Amino acid sequence: MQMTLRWYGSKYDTVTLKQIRQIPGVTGVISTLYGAAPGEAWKLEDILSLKKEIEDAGLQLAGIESVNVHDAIKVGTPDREKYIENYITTLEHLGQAGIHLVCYNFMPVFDWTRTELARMRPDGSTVLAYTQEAVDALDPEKMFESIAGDTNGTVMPGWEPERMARIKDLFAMYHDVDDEKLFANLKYFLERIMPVCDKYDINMAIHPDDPAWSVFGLPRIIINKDNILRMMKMVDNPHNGVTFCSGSYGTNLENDLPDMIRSLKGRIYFAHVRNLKFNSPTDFEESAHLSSDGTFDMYEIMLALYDIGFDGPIRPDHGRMIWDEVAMPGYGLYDRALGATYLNGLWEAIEKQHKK
Ligand SMILES: [Mn+2]
Repeated sequence: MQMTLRWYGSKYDTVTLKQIRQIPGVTGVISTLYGAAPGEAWKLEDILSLKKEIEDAGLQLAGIESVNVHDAIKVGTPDREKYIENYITTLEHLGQAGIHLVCYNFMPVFDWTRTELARMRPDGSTVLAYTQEAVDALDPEKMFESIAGDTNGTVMPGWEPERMARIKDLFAMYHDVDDEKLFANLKYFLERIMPVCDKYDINMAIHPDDPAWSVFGLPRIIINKDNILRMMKMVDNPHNGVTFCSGSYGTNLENDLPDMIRSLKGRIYFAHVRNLKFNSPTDFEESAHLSSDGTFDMYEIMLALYDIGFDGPIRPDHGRMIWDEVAMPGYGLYDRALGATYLNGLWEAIEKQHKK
């Protein structure tokens, strides 16, 4: 595996490439053209300049997270063709730039949902948190306003104000889209893009829905083992793969994370590894990566990745806000550096144990 950190680009991120380079064992970053709107075709020169900036700092651009999928594709409206063409152009340019990993998601309207961005934990750190009760009590149109005060002045990916301003229209677009229709639209999209992925050897790695259940009555399909295996079979091409995100699949305590990893052998191209602390099945907060600080056994997760021969990029996922850092919630430097170091330590121990 290759240890990486997500980086939002010099215009948007409080963390610098120089700082990332100094985390032991981190050799790459996962990034995106953060200014690009979903549905836009990316220019080759923009990709190359992002790549050059990262390489000049002594790091590798290990993959793209995300190339967002336009809502027209998810809903399956007639104008999806135009957006699929643009997506194919983006993939061609990524392939020409030597990039072989694309993370994306197929979540309607909201990329991810949390009800608090700065819940205080007993040690004084702050974390992202979720309670179903808070979601149930909230008008989806007010979702953005309810968290906007806690973004530390940063633009949260998936929660761009322009996008949130259209939220009523977005909900209307999805009114007759159920799980089956969403599956069918995903299949259509994948079948259209697989030829370009085959040509340039690009692994598409779908990110699970977060949380892994329906919110605000919207359909959600990338939520559990059955559905993800169905998706792998539905378009049975090795370039149709998975981002295994422990913190997203893990929101549903019925998901057995090491078992899911083993069942996806050969199709996991990217891993997000983080821990959650559950206060009840519908109230969780993001904890430190350390097993004992949360609910998951991180050793078992890393062992499962080792067992399937996982060799793609991995990243510590969201971190806590600690040591008075001011950064995008979940994406500060300090706790993610601790997470990377911890995951590297687990991996080294597992590797050495198995080589004996
Ligand atoms: Mn994730």
